[in-house]
Amino acid sequence: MTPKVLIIGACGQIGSELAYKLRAQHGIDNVIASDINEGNLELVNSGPFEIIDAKDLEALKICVAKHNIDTIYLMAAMLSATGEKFPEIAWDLNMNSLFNVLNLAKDKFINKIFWPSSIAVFGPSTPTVNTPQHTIMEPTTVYGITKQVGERWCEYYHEKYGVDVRSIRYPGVITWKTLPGGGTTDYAIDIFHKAIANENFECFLDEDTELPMMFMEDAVAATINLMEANADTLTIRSSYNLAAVSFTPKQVADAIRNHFPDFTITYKPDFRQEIANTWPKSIDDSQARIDWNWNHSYDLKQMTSEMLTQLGKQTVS
Ligand code: AKB
Repeated sequence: MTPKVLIIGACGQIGSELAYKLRAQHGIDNVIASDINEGNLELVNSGPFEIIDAKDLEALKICVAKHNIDTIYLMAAMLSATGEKFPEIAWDLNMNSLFNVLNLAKDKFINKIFWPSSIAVFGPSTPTVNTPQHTIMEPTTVYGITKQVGERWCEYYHEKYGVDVRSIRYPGVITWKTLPGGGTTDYAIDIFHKAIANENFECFLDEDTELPMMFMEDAVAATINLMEANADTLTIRSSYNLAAVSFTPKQVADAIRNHFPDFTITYKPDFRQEIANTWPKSIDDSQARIDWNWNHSYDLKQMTSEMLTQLGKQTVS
């Protein structure tokens, strides 16, 4: 049966790509995009769009009833770097939007949820290499705390109320289609924009800061695959570790130099370095690979080539 989908936070980085992909798959009218404002006009004009504050339960109920929604992708969140500047707003948005959606499912208004977690659930006491699915999690950022608590609530609602909630711990997600929004991994997008503009890139992380990353195509495919997986095969109802590649700023700069030999990078670490220092370098995602056949496609070389090609086309047009 074709699902009737609501994407909350659809103007954001992953939300907008999910909206286009799900619309191609299920039909434009079966995927309602929503956000707190019309932040992405291309998306707003591409199909049904509602303005909704994810913290407003009544507004969500009205929208769910109006469009006969059965599945929600809750993509609205304040990310790690911005969350450190606005801790209370981050807590309020990240937690209350999740409670609203979990309660809609508990009360049978909808029957399936996707909620994104992040590698930010891990902290300085977590093993940093090949970080296991189940390990020490003592996050030190507001964002990481909201994601860790959110994971506990997802599992709780699944266990106690049978809510079908599914989740991924996203690494840094790289895309050429939208500009980044307040994350610690954002340097790995900005760097390509500077390369295309023929400018030096001043990196806010040190050259050897290794972090787990993934190309947007892989992130969207993983999200949809997890949502389509048979519920019986899923053994994790908190959030799945997910990985593709890991790299440092220096390694991305070297990959860019294969296309633009004159590209330059300088390093000026700021408060985001402290955040990055607490996150894993690489992730063990074997449970996702076993449970729902997860497999990534893009490595650093392919990602670099695709980013430079697509951003280059945007500059020309
Ligand atoms: C961030 O950097 O905050 C996000 C994330 C890893 O969840 N991209």
